[in-house]
Amino acid sequence: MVISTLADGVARQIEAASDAVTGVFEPVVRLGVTGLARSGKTVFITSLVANLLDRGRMPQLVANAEGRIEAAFLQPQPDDLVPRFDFETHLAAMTGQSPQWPESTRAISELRVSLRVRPNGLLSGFQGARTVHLDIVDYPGEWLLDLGLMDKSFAHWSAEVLERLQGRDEAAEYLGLVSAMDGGADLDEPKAQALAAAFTEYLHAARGVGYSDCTPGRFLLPGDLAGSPVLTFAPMAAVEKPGRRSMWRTFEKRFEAYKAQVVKPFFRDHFARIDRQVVLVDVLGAIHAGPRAVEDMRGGLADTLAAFRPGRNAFLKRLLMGKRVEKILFAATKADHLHHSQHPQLTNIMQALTREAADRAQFAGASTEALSLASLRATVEEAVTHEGRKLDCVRGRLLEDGRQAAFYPGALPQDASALLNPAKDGAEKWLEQDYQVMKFAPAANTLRPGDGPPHIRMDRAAQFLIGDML
Ligand SMILES: Nc1nc2c(ncn2[C@@H]2O[C@H](COP(=O)(O)OP(=O)(O)O)[C@@H](O)[C@H]2O)c(=O)[nH]1
Ligand SMILES: [Mg+2]
Repeated sequence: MVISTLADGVARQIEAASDAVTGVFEPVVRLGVTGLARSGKTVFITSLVANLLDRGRMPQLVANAEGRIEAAFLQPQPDDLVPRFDFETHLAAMTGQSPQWPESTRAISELRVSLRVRPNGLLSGFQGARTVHLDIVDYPGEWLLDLGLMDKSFAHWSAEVLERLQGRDEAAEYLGLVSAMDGGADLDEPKAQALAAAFTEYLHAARGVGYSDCTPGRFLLPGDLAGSPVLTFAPMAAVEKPGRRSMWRTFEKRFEAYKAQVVKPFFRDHFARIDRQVVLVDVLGAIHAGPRAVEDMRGGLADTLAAFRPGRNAFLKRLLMGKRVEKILFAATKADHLHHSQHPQLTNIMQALTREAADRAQFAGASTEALSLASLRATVEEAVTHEGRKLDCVRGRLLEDGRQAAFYPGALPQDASALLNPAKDGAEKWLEQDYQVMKFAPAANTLRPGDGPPHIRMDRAAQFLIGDML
């Protein structure tokens, strides 16, 4: 069944599949999984799917606890033009006797898991099992940041970016280069490429030191657009009456092409169809990197989440036409770096980080939750006595040299503002405490039949995201 309306040149569909044999209505839930690079999307999706297929470790998924899930299976996804999420390869990498973290991916991908579920309660005696399709869409959080470009002209965007770059060491070279260029002169393609390359280099450096305002997103993750004209522009100060063939005009045209042919299709074809969303954040990694990284993460998260309050963006408002994401889960990933006694503190920080955005999303009709989870648990807990004090540690195999080590990351404060306020106030380092993060390799494990990979709270995450559909 497809109901579509045409407006603004965009087909909107209420998505549902129907069983080929019986024609029975089968609901489809599109679950978006996003987060900045290295936040843990690939590992999350791989573990979620594996744990839905083999549900021995999913007690908090209510339909599973009630024994109502008869079967779960992978199916061809409905979108022919989107790469399939390479579940089997990632799972093979993460499990077995010498497991590794999966290779990082840099673009959108998709996978369909279908669940056959018996109804609960009163209807259970009358109805047979139904099928619910879960379409999981993995996309880079960096792409959401581009939303901010849609309502801006090239002149406006350039002015904003150039101002922001003043005083950033990482930008010195680009600023030097661009100020020596005459935007009013005819376009010289090698010069344009040199500028775009220098700007891209700046973006990488800025991201490297923790700035999260790094757009255009595809400059960082170009995929097959690398080197194409839509990515060969850069911010440039306005010039008086630029000629048609001037560098400035050409950049302006390319900026508009980037909006129309790169950003808009992503929001229209992918983002606008999402029903439920997971936003993954490597909170511990940022805390380890220090107050500046935490503050940048907060800002970046707020920018990312602007996409979930469409009221503020005219472009998105037109595109969504009132459709909205129903549920948003904010998850602090890699919680297996902490003993469970510290998980509430981590969740508090995640909650505080997203509070502003979450409140507004709630206002727009979505329900939200913050959670700490580990998609793939790489550690075990251990109490170690150190200088007469008992420390709640985690033990695992270190990624760098394969050694087993017990490790204490530092005590997170009960009150999240004890971290977030100094970060906001521009502190250089944490005063109370040092925070460490070790990189652990996935633990070797032989999965028992019926069990998915070991995790922390993936079942809670699944219950929040799709429990009501089962
Ligand atoms: N200990 C631990 N590390 C994780 C977990 N999830 C992700 N990681 C680490 O984070 C890295 C990035 O994860 P990945 O899923 O590739 O991130 P993506 O770029 O968002 O897809 C991995 O290579 C692991 O080192 C987890 O649950 N536990
Ligand atoms: Mg990935």
